[in-house]
Amino acid sequence: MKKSALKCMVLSALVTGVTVSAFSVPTLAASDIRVGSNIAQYATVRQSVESKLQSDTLEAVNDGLCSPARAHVSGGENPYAWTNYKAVQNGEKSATLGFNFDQFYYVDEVVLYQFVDSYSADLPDRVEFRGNAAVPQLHSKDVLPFYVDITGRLQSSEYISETCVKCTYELIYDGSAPLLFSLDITEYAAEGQKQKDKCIGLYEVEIIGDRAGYPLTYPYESGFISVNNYTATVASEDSEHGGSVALLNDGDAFTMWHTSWNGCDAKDRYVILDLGEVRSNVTGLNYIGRFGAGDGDNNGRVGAYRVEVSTDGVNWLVADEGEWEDTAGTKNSWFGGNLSARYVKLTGLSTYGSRGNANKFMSAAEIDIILNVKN
Ligand SMILES: [Ca+2]
Ligand SMILES: [Ca+2]
Repeated sequence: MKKSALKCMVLSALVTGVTVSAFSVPTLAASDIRVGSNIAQYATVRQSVESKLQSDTLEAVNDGLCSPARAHVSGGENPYAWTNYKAVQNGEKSATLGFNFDQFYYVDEVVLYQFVDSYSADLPDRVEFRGNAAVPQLHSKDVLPFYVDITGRLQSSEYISETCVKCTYELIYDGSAPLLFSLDITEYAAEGQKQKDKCIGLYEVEIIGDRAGYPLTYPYESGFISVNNYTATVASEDSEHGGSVALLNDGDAFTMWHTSWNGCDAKDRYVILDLGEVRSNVTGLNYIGRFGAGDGDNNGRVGAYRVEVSTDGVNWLVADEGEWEDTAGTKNSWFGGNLSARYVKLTGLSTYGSRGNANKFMSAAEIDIILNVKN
């Protein structure tokens, strides 16, 4: 295990910015964006502007409506847009909107519906994105947060009305930290004067995420819990290099079980988890892949997987099969319903690896069994 890679990740908090120019930015070729649904409405929004300098309506940015045609209100607060008008007149040229989620999401794209007018609101000079990811400390309500460097690549910008420019950004960030639960968007007001110092404004923010991870804390209210009070059996482990099987369920996502560094046969790439008794509500599994994006940090991460369950350790039922991406963090396997099981077996049908080390190891930072406690 490479602790150094982890340190780099935690320390890589520098923010990467992009420059926005609505009229001259070429539209980049669409890459493999995974477009999902807008999750912004699930977020609680906060702003960096102090209360006495706040302008217009913060809640408007994620109410699901972009209402530029109705935005021309003379005087008073604009109920359809948020701006930083007063703050800019007070000399603050940038503002941050933070979106806090109570779940993990994989976020691919952000769409900003910028408010522009002939008075003060103008397109920002610069937009920056910053993610606050976290490694879940399983079995406690704590998380270990760290900032993720996110580059927002402007895909397109277009006037959709006289007072609204729609800017679409692809978010690019280290795949080893896909557990995003907050997103900060900082905009820098343009230089120069209109009638007043230029401010920035937004009618709406869309945050496009395609797959929810599992909840930040124990989701009793949503009906599922994840447990790690099992005994794990493996065919191979490497205690010498810090890959003991006991680290599979120590609640620390930065320690891991790893098969022998000498490699292991395909038949030995498995782990069997024993819950100690038959449970009737076994419904899924969380697999947390080892962290890090450096050379060798993906060794043993499971790609194609099979999950089987058993009540007696002899007769096995295939509960799920699929393939996980070569990224750190939590992967889910859902069994499609409640199964009775005492034993849960995860097999790495294929595993990732660097420089010829694919299919030589199996590793896991943590594995949890998901129980349905809804009923
Ligand atoms: Ca709105
Ligand atoms: Ca661990």
